Amino acid sequence: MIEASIKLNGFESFLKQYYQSPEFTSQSDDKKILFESMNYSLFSGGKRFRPMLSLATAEIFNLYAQRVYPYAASIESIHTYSLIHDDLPCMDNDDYRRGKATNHKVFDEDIALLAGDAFISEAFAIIAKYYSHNSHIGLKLVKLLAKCIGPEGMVAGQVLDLRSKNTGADTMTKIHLLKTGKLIKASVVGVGIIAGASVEQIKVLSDFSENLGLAFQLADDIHDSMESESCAMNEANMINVLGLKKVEILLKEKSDLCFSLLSEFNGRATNLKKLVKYNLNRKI
Ligand code: GRG
Repeated sequence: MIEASIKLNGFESFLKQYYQSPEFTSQSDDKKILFESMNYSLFSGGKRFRPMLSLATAEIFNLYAQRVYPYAASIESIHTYSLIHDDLPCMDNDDYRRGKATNHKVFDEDIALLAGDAFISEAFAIIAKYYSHNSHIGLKLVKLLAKCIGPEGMVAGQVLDLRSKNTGADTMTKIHLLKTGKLIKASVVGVGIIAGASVEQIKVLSDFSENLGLAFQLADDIHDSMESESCAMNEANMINVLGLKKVEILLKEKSDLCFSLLSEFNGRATNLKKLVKYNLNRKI
């Protein structure tokens, strides 16, 4: 559990109500396996870090959590797709995720690929369904999310990761910013859009989330290097390039930058600060 003060129960209920509702799951028997595959990965013990970020950002603007649940569900749908596809034989070819068999090991490659695809379209369907009362907001969210996950965002990061082996710190930072950072940015900035934040506030959220995205991946790299003791030399892991000590210093610097950016919100970003702290010390 990350932080007891960021309650996820309401979000989890929303996610279940959406993805396990009879309306969604019982359209026809032949689609049953697709829904099983989607639900298998969506409810397999993820930390829900991005939904927590969205909920913590809502606190800054006094937004009801309920207004953010659909957007957070959309983000978690994209996150789940990215992990399913990242594990595929043509990508990382992983057998396990979160201590369980990967999606394609259980449902085969074809269904896993399609489950990932289905999550992308559902992510945008959720935004259209829940934010179309104000088309201005809905369209802005669609634009933000598409930019963050597409060929200028997460997918670009994945391409760079696949094609650049034994790279230096600059390229690796770029990979992290795109592959991990952009979805984290969407989790935070999107809530600013829902709240009607000012241009200046959106800029602070954007700078904050980019730094947090890097900090998140640095913490991940530290965690991976501890787990596997020797990270594969061709892996996009900053430890291989800078060494553990420097990466720990960098993580602290990025986290401090996050704290100082959040001070712009005059004490209204308590939960975001907790998430920065959690990331700084996390063991998972
Ligand atoms: C089009 C094939 C294709 C791929 C899409 C796969 C992909 C693009 C991008 C990869 C995105 C990716 C796997 C980024 C790594 C980010 C990261 C650190 C993921 C782990 O996040 P956590 O720790 O996971 O939040 P949990 O398990 O807690 O949900």
